[in-house]
Amino acid sequence: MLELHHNNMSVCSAKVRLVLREKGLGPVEHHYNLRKGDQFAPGYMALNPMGVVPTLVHDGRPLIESTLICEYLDEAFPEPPLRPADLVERARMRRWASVPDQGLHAACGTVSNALAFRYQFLALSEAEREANLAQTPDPARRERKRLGIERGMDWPPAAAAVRAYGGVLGRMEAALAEGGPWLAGESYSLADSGLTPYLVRLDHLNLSWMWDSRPALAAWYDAVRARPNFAGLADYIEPSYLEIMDSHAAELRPKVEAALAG
Ligand SMILES: N[C@@H](CCC(=O)N[C@@H](CS)C(=O)NCC(=O)O)C(=O)O
Repeated sequence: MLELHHNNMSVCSAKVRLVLREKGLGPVEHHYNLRKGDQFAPGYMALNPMGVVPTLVHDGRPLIESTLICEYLDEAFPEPPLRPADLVERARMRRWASVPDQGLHAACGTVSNALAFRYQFLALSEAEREANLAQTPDPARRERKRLGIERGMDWPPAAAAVRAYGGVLGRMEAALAEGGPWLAGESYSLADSGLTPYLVRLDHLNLSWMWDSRPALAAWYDAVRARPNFAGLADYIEPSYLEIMDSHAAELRPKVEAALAG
């Protein structure tokens, strides 16, 4: 039996759901409210000591880290394959699939918070916000959250995160223009499913103009959304999150442009 502990709007959870859909697998789902701090409940932290989603439990055995979960799923359920047969393409797939773990995921969290999610916390009373922050066990992670909420795009790491995101988009454009149609080459792979939620997040933040001048990336984004497995992301979108991601986009665009130029 497969069980997925996840959150509807979490990029890492969407990454795993895209692979599950591609394989035609329907796990038992356990949804976590990350704003309420469900991820820090002791029972869940026994499965995932970092207190983050997703966690996949296969026949009672927990697996954490979304990139590793996706590769595990491809090994455990080989059809259709999401690791290219060609070994050079397979190495490329692994390189792209590791991009979120090498900084993109952190950048995505910082950018999402600076442009949208901080407003969910700013709407709370100070006491509620403090109580919420106090749930994050790791002091460094808690402090980063606090600074991001308080300073938004005026916090220097937020501008750096926007630039890091821009750098990844530039590299994706170059790779796709040179050797597409998919990131690793000829076949749709874990590289494509792994990066899809990060582009969707930018789109939801009204930042799809970041690929206006990147035609190969724009074509790739259309292609990944046209696949049936995209339902693994689209079916879980929460309208209240879209609203918050929309609400400050126009006013913050000059700060995003300045960060990219900086
Ligand atoms: N490297 C981890 C990152 C997981 C992660 O950061 N998950 C986010 C949602 S996308 C989370 O649970 N955040 C809750 C929090 O930071 O409190 C993975 O890929 O599984």
